[in-house]
Amino acid sequence: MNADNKDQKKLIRTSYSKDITPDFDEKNITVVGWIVSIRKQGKIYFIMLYDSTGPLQIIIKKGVSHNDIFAQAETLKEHSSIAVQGIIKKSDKAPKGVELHPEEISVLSTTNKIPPFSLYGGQLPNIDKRLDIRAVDLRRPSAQSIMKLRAKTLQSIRNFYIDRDYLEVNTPKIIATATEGGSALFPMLYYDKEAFLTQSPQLFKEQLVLPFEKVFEIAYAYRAEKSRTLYHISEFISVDMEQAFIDYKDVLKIIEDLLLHIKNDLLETSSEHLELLDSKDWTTFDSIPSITYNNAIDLIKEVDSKIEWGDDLSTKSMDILSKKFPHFYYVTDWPSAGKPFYIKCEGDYSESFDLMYGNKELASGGTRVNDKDELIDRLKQKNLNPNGFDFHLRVFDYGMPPHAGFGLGFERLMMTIANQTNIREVGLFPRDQHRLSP
Ligand code: AMO
Repeated sequence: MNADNKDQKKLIRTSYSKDITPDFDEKNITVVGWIVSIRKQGKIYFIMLYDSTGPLQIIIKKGVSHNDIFAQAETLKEHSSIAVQGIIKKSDKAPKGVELHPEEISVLSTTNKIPPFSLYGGQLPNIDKRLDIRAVDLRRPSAQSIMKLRAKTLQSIRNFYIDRDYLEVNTPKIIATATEGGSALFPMLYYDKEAFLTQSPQLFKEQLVLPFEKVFEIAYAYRAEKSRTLYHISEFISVDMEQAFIDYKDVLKIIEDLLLHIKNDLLETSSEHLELLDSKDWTTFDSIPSITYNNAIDLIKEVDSKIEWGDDLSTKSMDILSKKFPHFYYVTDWPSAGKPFYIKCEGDYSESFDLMYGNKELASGGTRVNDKDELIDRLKQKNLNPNGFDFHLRVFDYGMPPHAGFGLGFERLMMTIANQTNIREVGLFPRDQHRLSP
């Protein structure tokens, strides 16, 4: 009957939690999983078991369950892995309308330590304590929902591009030259040379429109960020696309279609996770409004008279804008001076945009410079040496088509989708100035 019984036959799983519905009433099943919580109320034990597909409630009642099982319940510990064979009963009070009444429980592994936080409810400690034993932390139901949404969102993005004939590419992550400003580079030793971890696939994705026209990439990017904030990490997933024969206005439409596609996919497949995280607010959009940088400055000036044309949008400025635009919106046509060398500029203005959600920047992009001489001028304006970009510039001698694209911070998008205020909650093993392990 219990783990100590050497004659006990091995319990083989017959069902996963998600498949067990009230139709299973009176069925004899075996499930395998880990204990997320054990509660004793009078003469009843309530055990919440999880497997990879979600929760199942187990009930052990004195006088109803076998005496051995009731005695065994006393010895079970949270986090232990168990296999349970028993009878499913319909129950209006149970979370999914069903509960399992065990006839046999086999303990597959037990715990040596009580974790410093409860998996189910209770006060959560500071995130750093949880990140120290992240794999255990990821057993919390809300962490499970975040990671399931994350995987579904990646799948949705991939399907969106593949269905529209974009080629998925994988560009080098070890690079020779900075693209997004040298200060945030991680240097590394590449044999006997200095190299860097990539900050963005920018130059490679631009080059790849020459042979492929439409490309996308989902991959890590690295930035040695100076300040520790709630929305910067040192290693993040950059979702990039680049396309020939379009400009930045076309990209705005592509992003709108992409976000609507993700919204529809998640509402269809993952409603229970959105509900658990109380994160339906972001789904209330059918289109994405757009304001120019000039409009944004006028709006901010109404509250903060100190802002001047040409300033970047500070946290305070974005907080002001978010009062008028709490959901997705674009800020377009930024001043040329603040934009990287590869963005197309016309006088003081650039063909560029940021995608925002309230006070957070999620993505940026624009029309690119596709003329070699113009690109060399832009590099010089930015005090960058064109010789260092020879590997890139030489491709522009061979009919580089006009093109445009964008890069989206995947974890920033996931903060929105999963309703989280700290970017570390949406990554499995986040990296920042103070964390390199686990
Ligand atoms: P940008 O530098 O604006 O543009 O980066 C694109 C998006 O990446 C996200 N991001 C980050 N997310 C988490 N932690 C960080 N440290 C971090 N840094 C950036 C943001 C940001 O909007 N090559 C251009 C894109 C393009 O034009 O195609 C680029 O990298 O969400």
